[in-house]
Amino acid sequence: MALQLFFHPFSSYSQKALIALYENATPFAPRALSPDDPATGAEFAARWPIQRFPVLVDGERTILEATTIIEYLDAVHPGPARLIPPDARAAVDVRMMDRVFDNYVSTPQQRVVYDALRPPEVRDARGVAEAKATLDKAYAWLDERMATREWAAAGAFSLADCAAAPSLFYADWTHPIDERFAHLRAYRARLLARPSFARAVDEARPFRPYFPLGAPNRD
Ligand SMILES: N[C@@H](CCC(=O)N[C@@H](CS)C(=O)NCC(=O)O)C(=O)O
Repeated sequence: MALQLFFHPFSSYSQKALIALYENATPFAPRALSPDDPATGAEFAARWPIQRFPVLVDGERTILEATTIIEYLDAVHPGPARLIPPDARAAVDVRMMDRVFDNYVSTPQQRVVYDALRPPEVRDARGVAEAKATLDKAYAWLDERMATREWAAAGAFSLADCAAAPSLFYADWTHPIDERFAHLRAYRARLLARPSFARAVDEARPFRPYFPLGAPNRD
């Protein structure tokens, strides 16, 4: 039975999983979530009541969380591009950077966007300021790290770059990466040029008008 991915093309964590699938040309049935398809939405909600996407289904198994999906694909449906390095020490570096991008880039970025979706009277200005401060600290740290690297960890494209690509893409839209962080900006550009991510970005273009902060006219 084919792999199925419940996802939305404009969602950063969905794109993270899509990059892994596209890197290895892994066949899967796309189960795109849309208000026009309540049946798919109901099946998704039954599989994962928290209703955060992406979710991968492989026969009887339901795999939650983008990182775990990529771990699963690498272990059970591997292709030529190994996204978790076989060397255990290198794999720790990759997993560490995956956590950095999720926790200190994606999480504060989402906080700012979700705040913008709230009615004005219940917005959390302090939470938004804290999220932007976290992004600034993450940008500075990542800029220094990327000064000597092409990819985030282990000397090759990996799970960490699958996490980095959409998180930096949307973070820069949300709280622009300052020009003084040239290494980080160059890394973001390398990620955008990677065919697997470029494809995910292209597939999401029709949804740009829905970006709550207003999508910039670039990328
Ligand atoms: N920890 C989850 C995060 C997934 C997540 O936040 N997905 C967002 C889209 S990028 C979502 O489902 N948003 C819908 C909602 O919050 O209702 C993962 O790594 O997969």
